Amino acid sequence: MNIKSFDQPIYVTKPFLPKLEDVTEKLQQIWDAAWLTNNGEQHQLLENELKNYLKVPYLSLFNNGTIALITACRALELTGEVITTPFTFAATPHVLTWNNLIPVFCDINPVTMNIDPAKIEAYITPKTSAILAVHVFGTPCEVDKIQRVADHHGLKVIYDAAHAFGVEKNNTGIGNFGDVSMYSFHATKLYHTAEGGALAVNDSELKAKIDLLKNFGIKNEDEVIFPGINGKMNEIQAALGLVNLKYVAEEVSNRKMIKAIYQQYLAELPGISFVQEQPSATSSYQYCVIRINEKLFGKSRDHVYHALKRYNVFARKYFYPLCSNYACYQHLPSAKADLLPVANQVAQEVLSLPFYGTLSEQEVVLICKIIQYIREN
Ligand code: T4K
Repeated sequence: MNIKSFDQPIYVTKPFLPKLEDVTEKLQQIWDAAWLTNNGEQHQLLENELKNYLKVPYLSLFNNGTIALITACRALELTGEVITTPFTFAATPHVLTWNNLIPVFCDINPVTMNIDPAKIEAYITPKTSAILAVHVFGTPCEVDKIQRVADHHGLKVIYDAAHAFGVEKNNTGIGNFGDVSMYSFHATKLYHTAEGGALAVNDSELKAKIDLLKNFGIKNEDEVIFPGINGKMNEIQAALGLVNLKYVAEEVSNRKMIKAIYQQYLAELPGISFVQEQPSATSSYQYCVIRINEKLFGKSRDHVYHALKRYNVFARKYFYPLCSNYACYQHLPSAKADLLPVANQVAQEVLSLPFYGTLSEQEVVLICKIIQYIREN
């Protein structure tokens, strides 16, 4: 049997695009106000709307998630070493390096693929100042266990919640846990502002400090009190964010249907598993990730990844390579593969399938059939 390939490339994601007229209407308001950035009206509106949507006490918008996370490390005045996960996007360890902090890689839980709290303590030294954990693919970390370790050793906790927009754990917005949480609103995210991000915090003083740090540390026209950075979200980003927020529920419900089709066709195949949802948490529907067990499936993840390309399907190996295997981090003592057996295994198995609201049912079914065909041939 021959299987049809796609005429056009199918990428891992396609940015959500609202109706153009909704955006131009907002742009008109910006033009009328002649105010393009620096805490303008759209910025203020979006910060407030998102704070409510994400159910967090304080929120500060940023021009992207990476600068937000760099600023979070600064705001918490971290020093020395920070324990983190190797199974994440490059930005996570890089923000530590940009703060002259040393990332210390700790292995992950084989099911959630998040940092394993039971393994953190062994890495704590007098130089450790914080834990930087990631809610990978939107699955919440074991926040209670992480907080217990942190409290016991006087460490700060930062969550990289780049994938966890709208996730709630026990009916609490995921951004309420730890000292600071970072959200990314990059174009490839379920909810986006083209580029953008935010920090969620629990106390007003920290929010005020973050707001100063993202605006060069300028307190007023006469005083600059911190060596800050330019992390400000502009009015055009904020306007797009206000429009996109209206469509989040629709995008989530489209993605739910798409995920259900993937599961219907693929879950029964030997050697394929989906990331398990947690009963106490909602899903972000940010990614649709499968794991391929080569022995059971009969083909490796890399084989499937390359074979899919021949059909014009561009899945992604998020997150391979592990950050601990990057040229810039592999010299670190914590980066040795034998200390990170689970992460090294998981990084060989994961595959992010095309996942976005405008993917049609026929397209999803064809992707599934191609995967079945690859398995059998
Ligand atoms: N922490 C974590 C855990 C993260 O995952 C990320 C970002 C961050 C921190 C940092 O947050 P930001 O500073 O980005 O706000 C993409 C995204 O650029 C990145 O935001 C995201 N994580 C990461 C997981 O994915 P790449 O290098 O894979 O992007 P790229 O350009 O290969 O795009 C992926 C696919 O999306 C392309 O094959 C085609 C499609 N695409 C992409 C763009 C930008 C489009 O169709 N249209 C577009 O405009 O990093």
